Amino acid sequence: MSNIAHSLLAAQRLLLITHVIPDGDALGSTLGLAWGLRQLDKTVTLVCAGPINSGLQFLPGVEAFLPQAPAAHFDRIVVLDSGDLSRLGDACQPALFQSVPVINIDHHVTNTRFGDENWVDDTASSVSEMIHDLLPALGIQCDDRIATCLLTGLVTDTLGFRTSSTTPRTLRAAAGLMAAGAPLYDIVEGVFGRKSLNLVRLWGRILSTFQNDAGIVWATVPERLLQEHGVSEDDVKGLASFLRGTEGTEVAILIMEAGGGKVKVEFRSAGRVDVSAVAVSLGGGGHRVASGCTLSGSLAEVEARVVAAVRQAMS
Ligand SMILES: [Mn+2]
Repeated sequence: MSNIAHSLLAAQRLLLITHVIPDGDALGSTLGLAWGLRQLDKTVTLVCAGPINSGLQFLPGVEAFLPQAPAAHFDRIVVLDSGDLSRLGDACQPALFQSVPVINIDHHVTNTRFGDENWVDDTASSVSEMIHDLLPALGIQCDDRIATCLLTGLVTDTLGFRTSSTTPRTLRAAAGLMAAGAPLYDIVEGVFGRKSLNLVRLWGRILSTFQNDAGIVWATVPERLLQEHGVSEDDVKGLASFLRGTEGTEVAILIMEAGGGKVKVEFRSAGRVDVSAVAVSLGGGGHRVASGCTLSGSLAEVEARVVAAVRQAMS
């Protein structure tokens, strides 16, 4: 961590990049670090190639994200919350990444150590928790903007402090962030309290057809169903965690048809089964208890393949 702090302090112009379809931790950790670095009078450019979920537009400074890095000089690239460079989508410009040293800050157990400097802590609940712990080494005062961004990351990646990755360190960080001015209640409401009517109706349709066998619960979502309800596969992902809560479930799988012959798959584990390993074996990645991958094929083919992969992991 001290090497990373040293490297950040030595740089003046920094390019911060996070993954496509960014979640609360991706945006929160990136924005939290950005506000901190600005406090040190550094020039910070923020990039995220994917669309930003409307539920996270409340984050202070979120409008600064660019879809691609501008043609400018950077001393360092900082990649946050991304297990590998493919997660950056179009923001991973080869010429740029070859010419500027990359700092990789992440908590995914599947991280490929793609950076010139790597700070990967898979015991951290979130990258936001890591950034919180880094602030003192950078001499940054945690103000209410930084605190709001980082607490949003903590809350979203721990599903409201409910995941097995939540530790005393997580809760101490959260308490510190609240004390620094982060509105926990507003964040929780903003992040979890906004299911559209259409999304709830879609959940109803999916929940009426889910399957269950030997500790595995799974559901498939045809693209047509998403279109009918005007909901993206990203919006419906939360259902995977809900299914995991079904009594007797070791692993929940949500299998969503994404168009173009692609099928997105989300895995959630109750703890015993390592679903990051399952996702990696299928070309994806993630955490021990929450992971995902994207496969080619029909919905039925992918369903058969991923259920078999989870069965094998459980045996
Ligand atoms: Mn994260």
